[in-house]
Amino acid sequence: MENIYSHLAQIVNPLDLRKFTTAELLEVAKEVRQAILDNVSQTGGHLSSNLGTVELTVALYASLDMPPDKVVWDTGHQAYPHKLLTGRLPRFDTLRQHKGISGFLKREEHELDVFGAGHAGTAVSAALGFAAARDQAGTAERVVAVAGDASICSGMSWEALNHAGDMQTDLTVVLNDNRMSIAPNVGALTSYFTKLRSRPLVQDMAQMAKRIIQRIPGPAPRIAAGLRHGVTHYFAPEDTGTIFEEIGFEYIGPVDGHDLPTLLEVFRNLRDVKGPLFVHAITVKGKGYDVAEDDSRKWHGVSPFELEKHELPAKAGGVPLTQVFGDALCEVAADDPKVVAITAAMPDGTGLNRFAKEYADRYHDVGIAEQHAVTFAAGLAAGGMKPFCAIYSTFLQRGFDQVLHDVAIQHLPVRFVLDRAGLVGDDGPTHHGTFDLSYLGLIPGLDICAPRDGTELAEMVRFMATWDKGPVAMRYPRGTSDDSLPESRTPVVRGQAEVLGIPGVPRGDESRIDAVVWAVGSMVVPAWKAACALQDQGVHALVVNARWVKPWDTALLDELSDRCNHVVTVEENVRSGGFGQQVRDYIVENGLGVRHTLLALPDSFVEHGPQPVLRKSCGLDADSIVEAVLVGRGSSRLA
Ligand SMILES: Cc1ncc(C[n+]2csc(CCOP(=O)(O)OP(=O)(O)O)c2C)c(N)n1
Repeated sequence: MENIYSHLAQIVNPLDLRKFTTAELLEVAKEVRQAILDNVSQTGGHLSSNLGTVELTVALYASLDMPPDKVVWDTGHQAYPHKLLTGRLPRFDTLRQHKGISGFLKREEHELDVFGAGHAGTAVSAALGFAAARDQAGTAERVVAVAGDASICSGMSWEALNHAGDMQTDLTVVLNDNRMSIAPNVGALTSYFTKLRSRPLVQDMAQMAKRIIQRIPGPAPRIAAGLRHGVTHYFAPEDTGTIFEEIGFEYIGPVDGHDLPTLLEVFRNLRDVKGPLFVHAITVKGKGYDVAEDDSRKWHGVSPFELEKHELPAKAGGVPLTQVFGDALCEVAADDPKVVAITAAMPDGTGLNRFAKEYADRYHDVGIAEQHAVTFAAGLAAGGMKPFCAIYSTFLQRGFDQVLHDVAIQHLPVRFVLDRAGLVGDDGPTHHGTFDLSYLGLIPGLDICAPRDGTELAEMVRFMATWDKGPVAMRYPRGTSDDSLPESRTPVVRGQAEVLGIPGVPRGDESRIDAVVWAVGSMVVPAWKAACALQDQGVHALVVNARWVKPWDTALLDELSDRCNHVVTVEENVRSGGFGQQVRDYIVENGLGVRHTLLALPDSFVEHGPQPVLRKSCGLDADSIVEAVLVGRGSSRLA
């Protein structure tokens, strides 16, 4: 059979691109795009961003000497072409599969994944670090950062641009401008990029050549001639300087990010240009797959799909918890004009898209700016509003000091809503939300709750809307509502847990309790399943839905510890600083004399894979809970 990737298959590292003509590089680009489509349609993954970086990556890599040159990718979700051009075609069908290659950049995975990523806004900082290290070592490799138009708007990117413009070392920043974040990009800088995009490609060559020649070492006339016929028409005339020029970069652009021959010419011409360069490439997210071009938002991150059908499969059953949150927030907003919602570039992911439509004047997408989102919410709260700041657990890590310093110290009633708390699955360690109970739990005066299912999540949203004595955070997992728990409901009261009981034993008749399983949020369903399995073996496990991690229900533990000698706590958070450690401290400090088994995530970064597989491998499934109860059963009370 003919190898449909005949050029790509010859590439082990980017230096191999050197042997190809421009016509052959066009073939390479075609094959890279096809390999992405063929594989992502099988594995799922980030589709539209990667289709948009194909020509950019081929041209850049064909122009560099890599290694030792270095390219640092921002976020890493658009680096599949990079993976394919660094010899990972044979393993590309394992993309995002358990034990397969990661969907992001990862230093352990490949030597040319020079800097790991997953969170946005890191590339320019890291690349500048590489450049400074190079300067210290006295070597001469080129360093390039590639960032999207949304990622480059993040505060950290601007901190780095500010520093780079001042340092004046050799660094190329490539802006991959497709006008999209996951949703349409927002903000004044985005409007500014639109203005830059409308500039003509050909500029005043002679004037620009003079400026650029000064930056070039070696025999100027030869290079000047090259510049006159090559790169100079990409530079803006001096009198219409861009913001990047004002802060010390040379601005080159706009360049068509799918015009491979032109990109090659630009990147090759820039190889010897000194100082900080800013290359503005215009790309199309989803390029080459019509439906993804038409709706890149829908095709940003996809599950497996049939390539020929050009449509995504219907989502599996169950109501996504994000939608439950979004609907509940719309309900409280209908009754309370002070309710406002904030997202940091994730209107779909956080479930706020309905709110955005219905309450546009009370909705703020601040872009990839979690730190600003938190302090902005603090300002809103101080100004008398009721802000719901919806940020994934993993991305709120960015705003830790803002939560502590701007919100908690001032007791401001900001409502944090953390989606994707716990193991998220295929995105892996950069995205698992497994630290929030620890990093939020250590902040004085910040309440934390975790619903067991969608119904309780909605009730907690209603509770949060009325709670104005201080900040509160609700964390919930990625996925749909599992409504398999007993339907008895008690109202959500701050600091009080809910006793679900022993399966098969009427509430109030629990005369014999062999173990208490005290579960947090996503772990309540597995705890109940475990209790059902234990009941079949004649073991009475009483399930408690923690609801609150801070303040938690110590009175209930006091009471239960008189009736039972084994407590199992289970949470989808790292052990260190999590719920179980609070319980353990309490048991020890108050001499409750019960045995405590603490089930939580290990002190390590959990790899990517399907959520159920990861939970099982970390001992956070029903079987593991059964085992924990059985092992602890019959053991003597600890004094
Ligand atoms: C700190 C942080 N916040 C939010 C996200 C979620 N996120 C992943 S990709 C993305 C959009 C990135 O847009 P852009 O940088 O323009 O790249 P594109 O996908 O358009 O190529 C967002 C918001 C993230 N990865 N990191």
